[in-house]
Amino acid sequence: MIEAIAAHRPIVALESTLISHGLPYPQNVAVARASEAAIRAAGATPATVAIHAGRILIGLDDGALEALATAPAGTVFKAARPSLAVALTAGGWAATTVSATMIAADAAGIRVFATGGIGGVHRGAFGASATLDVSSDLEELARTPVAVVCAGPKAILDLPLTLEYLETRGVPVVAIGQDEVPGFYATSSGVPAPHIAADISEAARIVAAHLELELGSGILLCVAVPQAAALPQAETKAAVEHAIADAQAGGIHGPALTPWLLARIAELTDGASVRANTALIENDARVAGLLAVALAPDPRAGQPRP
Ligand code: PSU
Ligand code: MN
Repeated sequence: MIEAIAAHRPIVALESTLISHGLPYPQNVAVARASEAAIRAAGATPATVAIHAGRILIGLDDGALEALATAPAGTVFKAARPSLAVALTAGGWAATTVSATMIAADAAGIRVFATGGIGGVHRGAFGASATLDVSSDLEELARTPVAVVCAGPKAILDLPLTLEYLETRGVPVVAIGQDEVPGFYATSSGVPAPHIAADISEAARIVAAHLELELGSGILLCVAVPQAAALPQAETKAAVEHAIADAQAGGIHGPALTPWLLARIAELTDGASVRANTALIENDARVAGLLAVALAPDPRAGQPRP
């Protein structure tokens, strides 16, 4: 890893909360390995980020991936920007969310990061009896210059408000190869993309230009879930609404809410959401690998390869 960083080889950071909190075993460890393989096949080096015994690890070996994936429920801490110091002090395993992974990637000089879906503005965050539940992922995108590849904000969120928030905070949102924001489990969300790149090479030119401007912010690239694993938009909507109503009835809130909703949607869709989620994560990793290769050697120092 250190050699890859020093040689400015293309590297893609991967987060670990989707392993510990986002997906059941054994699909979680399978998708973690498949994502790393997809990044290698694209010609880049994967760096899965997690926290163990007071240290931020950038690049996990297979044993560490397995340990994170098989840890009993509740024993892995979910580390985001506001909880990073506690995660480091507590010892043991912590998984990094998008915000914590972006912090680690930036500190290591890694410019490209792949995840499944980012956190965002939860439904009910504003308005009557507002929860103010807005993921720290959005603030991180506003302040940390890393390109994040995802399949759209997670379907459990308020997508229009999430896009408004990102626009206000100066984060470009670019859909690759389609004119709607991908709908996470579904290929489309019905919401027009703020910006569109025809393909990965155009996306790489936009990322290079954005990072070269040194605005301080990150950039969000959205790629649709592969068609074969996608859920129909109507099925996604029904399962999400059902799960959110159940969460409200059960008083679930705070950092526990997102993992709880993902697990409930998996039950409601009889596992179809897990198949979509793993397929989109692996696809995001592949696209991020190609993007990192297109950006090499260093988006801050040079132009992307033609
Ligand atoms: N993408 C997935 N599954 C996940 C997540 C993303 O496909 O579990 C995680 C990411 O780590 C993201 C986090 O940062 O969910 C958001 O949590 P919250 O809404 O509590 O900020
Ligand atoms: Mn939250």
